[in-house]
Amino acid sequence: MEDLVEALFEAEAVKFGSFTLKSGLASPVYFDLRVIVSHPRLMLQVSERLWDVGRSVCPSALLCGVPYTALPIATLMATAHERPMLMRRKEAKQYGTARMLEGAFAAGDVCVVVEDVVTSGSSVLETADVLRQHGLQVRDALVLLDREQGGRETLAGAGITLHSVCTVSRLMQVLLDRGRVDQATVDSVSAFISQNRATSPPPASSPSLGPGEVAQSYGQRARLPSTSAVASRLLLLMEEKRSNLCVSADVRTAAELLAVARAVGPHVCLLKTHVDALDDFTADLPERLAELARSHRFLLFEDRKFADIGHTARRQYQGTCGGGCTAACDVRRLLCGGFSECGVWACTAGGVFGIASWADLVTAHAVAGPGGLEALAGVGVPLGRGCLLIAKMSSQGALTTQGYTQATVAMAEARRDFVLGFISTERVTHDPSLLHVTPGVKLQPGGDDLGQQYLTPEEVVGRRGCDVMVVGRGVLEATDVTAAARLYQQAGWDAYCGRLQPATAS
Ligand code: 5BU
Repeated sequence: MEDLVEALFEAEAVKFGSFTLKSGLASPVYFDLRVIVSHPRLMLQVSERLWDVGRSVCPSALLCGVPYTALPIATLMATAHERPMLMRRKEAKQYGTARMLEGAFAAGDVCVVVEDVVTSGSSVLETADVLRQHGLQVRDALVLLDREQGGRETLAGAGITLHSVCTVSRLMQVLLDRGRVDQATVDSVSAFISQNRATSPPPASSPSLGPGEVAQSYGQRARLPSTSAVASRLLLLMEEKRSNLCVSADVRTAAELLAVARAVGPHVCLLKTHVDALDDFTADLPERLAELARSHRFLLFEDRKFADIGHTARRQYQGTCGGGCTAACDVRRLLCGGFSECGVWACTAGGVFGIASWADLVTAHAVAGPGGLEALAGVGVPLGRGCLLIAKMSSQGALTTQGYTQATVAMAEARRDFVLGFISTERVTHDPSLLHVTPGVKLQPGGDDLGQQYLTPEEVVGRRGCDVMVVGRGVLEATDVTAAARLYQQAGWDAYCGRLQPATAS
């Protein structure tokens, strides 16, 4: 590695002096790895060192170099070791196929990103985003030089482990030991690096966090004229309980669901369910959940992800006839064979789960167009219910691309009486009266073997400015579920306080 550092210095890939960076900052050091294309031996050395670092972490992964500098490096690694690679385009072709990614792959394949220098981590993230949008799993990045300016942490927050051949500190030490630089240069570089640590930028496609949404407390946002009644109820509850935690109670039986609700109740603002995944849903379960919700002060959130045409979605959502019998209810009563008491909780006639009768919040996809949302709103608004539209899913390869997300936001704007916000892994609007609820949260970033991707509470709430974090297995798989919920509650609240202005932080 020492020889490689010296060779980079000799090839002027590392320079000292005064350089104006893209950001406008004056830097005493400059790394320009593009020059190595003129030094074939050096290119080989660089690619072999990267291979040494990477081969044990990702034995059979595809390789993808960040364009342009890392492209030839990844190519050398791929050809020398017979490892297939992918090529990411920086801009889509104007003719033929509009592919952003060239090469053969299947959804679920693992791909490692290769980069020359990492500063904030944003260029690795851009490439990782494209790969993930194509269904690939990205968990590791290989880099020749880590500038130690926050990139490692930012990438970790996005579930990517950075493996570097060398850090700037190590590089400076080698050059000092070999008499290539003096102590004063080493000191000025290390001062520059520590004074200019890049903080994690919001994701490229996310609106930057403005004072509107970040500086206002949940309580202040609850009182905005544009905040819907349901959003306001939730925001006030969050402030009162000091909790932005939603536990996703993904369990098998009704008894387990009630046990989880009891255990985490004091620590959550929302309890999220998938009642259609229970083995033994019964019509009395919603009332028992509602009792716990009342006593512990949380809202019930059925993550139903409605996605059908309006006519079907309405039937899936509405359940109880609430005692007010309608002709439609009579018809349904006939259909379900002698279901005579219409006032019964969650009348089975409108779908066994009777979701609208008990769930304060539901989720819906925008994919079916406004008709689906209209139908749901027609049922939910009179009952004082709210809906979160799914803007950006947490799973790898999700098809919630930028255009789709924007269309989802526009659809939400048109039904503000029903839509209180979004399910999203990042903020999709500046509007502080709309909530951002984020699944895929764990104290340890990473993922599962089916494409779920986890970000930390600090990343989701602190850096990305989301409002509620959804935690399932992070809590449910703990030996002490209550203690785990308490831990996540604290982590989420700390992240929220950290992002507020000092004047409003508590
Ligand atoms: P986990 O155990 O924390 O991975 O559970 C996450 C929950 O959030 C689970 O119930 C999912 O169905 C739900 N979820 C999600 O993970 N990602 C999404 O984009 C959406 C929902 Br929408």
